[in-house]
Amino acid sequence: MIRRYDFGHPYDTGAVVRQLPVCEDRVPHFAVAQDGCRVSFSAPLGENDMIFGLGESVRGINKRGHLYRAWNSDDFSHTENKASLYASHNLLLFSGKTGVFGAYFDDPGAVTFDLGYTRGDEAVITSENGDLSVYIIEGDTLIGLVREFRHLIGRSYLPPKWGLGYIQSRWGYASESDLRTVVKEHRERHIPLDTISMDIDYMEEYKDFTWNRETFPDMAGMIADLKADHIRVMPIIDAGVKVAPGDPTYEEGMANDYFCRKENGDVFIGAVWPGRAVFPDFLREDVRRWFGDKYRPLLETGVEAIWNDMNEPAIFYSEEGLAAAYQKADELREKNIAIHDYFALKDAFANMSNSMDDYRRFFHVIDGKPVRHDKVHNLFGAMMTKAGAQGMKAVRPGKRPLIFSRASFIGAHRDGGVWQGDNNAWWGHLLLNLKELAGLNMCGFLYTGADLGGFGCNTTEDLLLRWLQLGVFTPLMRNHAADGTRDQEIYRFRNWEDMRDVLTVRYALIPYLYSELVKAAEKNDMMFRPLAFDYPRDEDACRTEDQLMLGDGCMIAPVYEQNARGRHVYLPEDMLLVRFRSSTDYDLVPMQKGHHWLRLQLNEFPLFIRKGHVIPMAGAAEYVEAIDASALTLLGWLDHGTVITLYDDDGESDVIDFQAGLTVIDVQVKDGVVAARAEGRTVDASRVVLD
Ligand code: MIG
Repeated sequence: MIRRYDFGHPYDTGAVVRQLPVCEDRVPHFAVAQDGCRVSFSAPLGENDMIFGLGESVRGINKRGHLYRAWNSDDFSHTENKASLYASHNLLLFSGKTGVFGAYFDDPGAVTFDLGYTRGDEAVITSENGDLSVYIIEGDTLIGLVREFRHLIGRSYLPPKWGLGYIQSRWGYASESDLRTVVKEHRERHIPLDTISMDIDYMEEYKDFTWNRETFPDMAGMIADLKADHIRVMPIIDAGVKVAPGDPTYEEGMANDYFCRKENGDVFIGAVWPGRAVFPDFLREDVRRWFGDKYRPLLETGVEAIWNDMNEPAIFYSEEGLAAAYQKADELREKNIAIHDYFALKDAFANMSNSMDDYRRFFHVIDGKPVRHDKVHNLFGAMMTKAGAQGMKAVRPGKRPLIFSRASFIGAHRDGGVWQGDNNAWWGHLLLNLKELAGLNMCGFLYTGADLGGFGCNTTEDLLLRWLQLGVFTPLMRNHAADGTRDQEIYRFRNWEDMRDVLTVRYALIPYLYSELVKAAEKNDMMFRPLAFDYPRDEDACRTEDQLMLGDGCMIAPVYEQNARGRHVYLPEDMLLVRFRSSTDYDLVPMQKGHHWLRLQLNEFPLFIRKGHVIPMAGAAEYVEAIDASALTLLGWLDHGTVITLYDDDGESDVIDFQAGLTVIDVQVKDGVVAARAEGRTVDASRVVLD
């Protein structure tokens, strides 16, 4: 059951799709305190209570013990001291002795979550503006709370099936020949690949919806050629529009008053990659429709996938911010500066990016009235994604668009996916990738993944290999790296064959992964769950921070440490270890419930299948459309028969006919022999282990 409580004048954020009546009684579970316009909600925490949620955020799966802040931030250093990343997913799930409950804070402004940080025995959630709806979710189990919540916020976005293919990306691919070379190097070595991205370098002077006609003389021809090779091209679109007289996007936006303005009526200008830029007021429906339509020419050249970036929005500096910094410098130039002046001088320049001063400088128009940006900051990226998704659907009606974004708010989970932003080539970020999967799934973001190998810093061949071994399971599987870092395509490395072998497992598992993804969306479920959700009475499972349940039948446990040749793993029940080297080379090891040290050579990675379950694998393929799901090999450990259902469809229709897409695979055990059958498919049960 969900109850809604309103404070101040809540904005319609679009997060919630089912309108609930506003309750007038006291908010359960929390003590509410008002301080000026701020509203705080505090709840006592028992010694062993756990808190889950917050979607894309730093630190643990269990969020207790730190301070988090809902404030979409372009911060390329995801360290433990940070309170914010690119997204605001204000869902908390409390689990303690007396049961579980959830709370969703539907507030587009800044919200802090002090979860046993200031005081170890108290959680305090503070809305800085005090204009919000709070939804209290009651239920018996954590997964039950998630399902209730997801019902409230509506069905998750689903990508086309080929969106589960491997994506190669890099900030720095600057020409047609760069793209063709990368594709060729993959195809020649039979490294599977479905999509290649174009980062900002394809644009003409970083102007949205343009491309450089010298380096990409025949965009449509190039895309058609690559498509013939079963490769899709995925350009980036940035939120900031270059101030460029003569450029249609700029001119149309100016003529129609689509860009955010300052209090004095001037259009707000901030600097991003294109230099001086203006920011579409994505919170307006008409602006979204216009911006979405701007995608059309790119889509008409054959583009089928888009990623939206810089939509927190990131602002490197504004003219006002720059002027203030110069002024500080001028003031200090005249005097013999003291040491604290030096720091003030340095900070005046260093703190210019993404500054609160800038976020207070411009306005949106909501219901005809100006609303200062900082009050609704966290909606900006979500509304840009909505614009893009609408634009893509208009060009290919009835088809699912492939779109993902950096910034997001709950609600955007219906329009597109998210990637986890600018991580680094750090082992710790491999583990963070796993932890964020759990939170993101709770909040409905199912099509997600991190930059494999790490975005910033130079990766290493062992880190990329281990990271691919996690990426095998994430719906969005993309290798991406920052400009200036070491080349990070698989074929650049000495151990590229091991990496390719990892990808063979991905492609063999796509029928299973796609099925689990669609099921999770259809049933408001999570594809990845903390172990605490499945084994709430098992203390060791509840405290596990480096393994996740996958789908109905599996558990993942990646190696995330340098030079490790194995890892500790906790099995909350008997499971079959599949130790993969490739899709055809793996060991099957039945393992008992309990703690284990698992040996894993650099080229080996585990998938655990719960006893009593089976999962299907297809044969090899170098792109998604080549996967033959009519012949499946089953893996599992059984002592009696079981039935599994596999979802499949044409991979692109917008309407999911869930029942029609299900295939029943009937696995029977008789006299020590396993036999399996499924209508319309050949199923090989010879790899199913019997007790
Ligand atoms: O300020 O477009 O997160 O994926 O490569 C950096 C260049 C801007 C940030 C994105 C990253 C992308 C990069 N962008």
